[in-house]
Parts: sequence; structure tokens; C-alpha cells
Amino acid sequence: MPAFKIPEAEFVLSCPDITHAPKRPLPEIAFAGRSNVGKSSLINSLLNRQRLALTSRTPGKTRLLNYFLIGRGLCYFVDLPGYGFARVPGATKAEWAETVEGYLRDSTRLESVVLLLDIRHGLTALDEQMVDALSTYHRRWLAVLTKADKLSVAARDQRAREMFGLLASRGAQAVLIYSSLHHHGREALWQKIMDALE
Ligand SMILES: Nc1nc2c(ncn2[C@@H]2O[C@H](COP(=O)(O)OP(=O)(O)O)[C@@H](O)[C@H]2O)c(=O)[nH]1
Ligand SMILES: [Mg+2]
Repeated sequence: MPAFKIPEAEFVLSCPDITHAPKRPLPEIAFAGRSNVGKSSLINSLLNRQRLALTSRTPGKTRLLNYFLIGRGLCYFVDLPGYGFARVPGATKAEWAETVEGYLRDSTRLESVVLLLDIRHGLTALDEQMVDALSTYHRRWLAVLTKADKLSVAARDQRAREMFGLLASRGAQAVLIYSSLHHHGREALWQKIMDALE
């Protein structure tokens, strides 16, 4: 098999709901997870770009659906608003739920959701809510355990084994380990994305 070539990517637009989404009928892969879990870093790593998706030390800032065009028409990546940032006031939390749940409910081209989980923290209560929403709206999803470089190889494998059964029982189609710092897991995740787009 020839070496995998990372597709080109460009930011398209941000919007609060799918009525304002890009009109091109392309399949979508969405990325979800807690604020600060490493969503923007993962998207940048996948696309081999430094700053395509904004990474920030100030979590909770992105409240919109962010669309990226991948491979000039292969698909859209949709960066969903991060959840669970304590300092976000109640009204904004409701806004978040509306944006994310509305997207999961209404999108007609969503092929798979990549749910990011910090490998050190496992499945938190808020992640559980997200998993519930994915199952409510019958969405296919896979889990990516991020920031793997923060653990030793032994601890990382141990965590992955623990999480695998739990996530599979909750409906995850795959569980992958990732480090955006080292691009560890990149080819495996691309393979899953390509499978989802088939
Ligand atoms: N060590 C390490 N740090 C990461 C990784 N992914 C993200 N980070 C850091 O975690 C923080 C939050 O990342 P960001 O991508 O902005 O998270 P987002 O809020 O989910 O989009 C930043 O300081 C990143 O540099 C990773 O794989 N390894
Ligand atoms: Mg982000």
C-alpha cells in the first residue's frame, strides 16, 4: 500500500446551527469532547497543520460549529463546541447543548463522530451525557484517547485496556490511542475516518 497522503484542508465557516452550514452535499466527520481535551490539536495533527484549528489555553471559547473542507471535496470535518467548562455561565451551557444536540439530531450527512477522551481521566459524567446523546440520535462514533504522551507506555496500555470494554459496551465502534504532540495514532485514525466515509 502506498504511504497515506494527508489531504489538503481549509477552514470554511463557523455557525450556530446547521441551517447556516455549508451547502455542498459532502459527508461529515464531527469531533466532540470536553473543553481542553485536545480537539483542536487533534484536528491540526490529523491535517499536519500548525494552526488550522485554533488551539487555546483558555478553554470554553468555541461555541459554534466549525466547518473545515477536507481534500477539496472528500468531506467536511466539523469541530463541535467543547463541553464542561466550569466557568461558562448557565445560559451559555444551554446554548452549547442546543448547538451540539441540534447538530447530532438534525445533520443528514454526519457519518461518524470522533469522541475525544483524555486518557488520564477516562469517561467523565459529562462524557457520559455525550455518549447518551450519540445513542439517542443513533450516531456512529469512535473514541480517541488523547494526550497519550502524558503517560508511560505501560500506563497507557493499561488505561486503554480498561477503557476499551467500557466504551465498546457503550457503542464505540473503535477505541484508538492518540498523541497530537507526536502524531501517534494518526494513520490508524485516518484509516477509521476513511472507513466511515466509504
Ligand atoms: N502533551 C500533550 N498536550 C496536548 C495534546 N493535545 C492537546 N494538548 C494540549 O492541551 C491543551 C488544549 O488543547 P486544545 O487542542 O486547544 O483543546 P480543545 O479545547 O479540546 O480544542 C493545549 O495546551 C494543547 O497544547 C497531546 O496530545 N499531548
Ligand atoms: Mg478547540
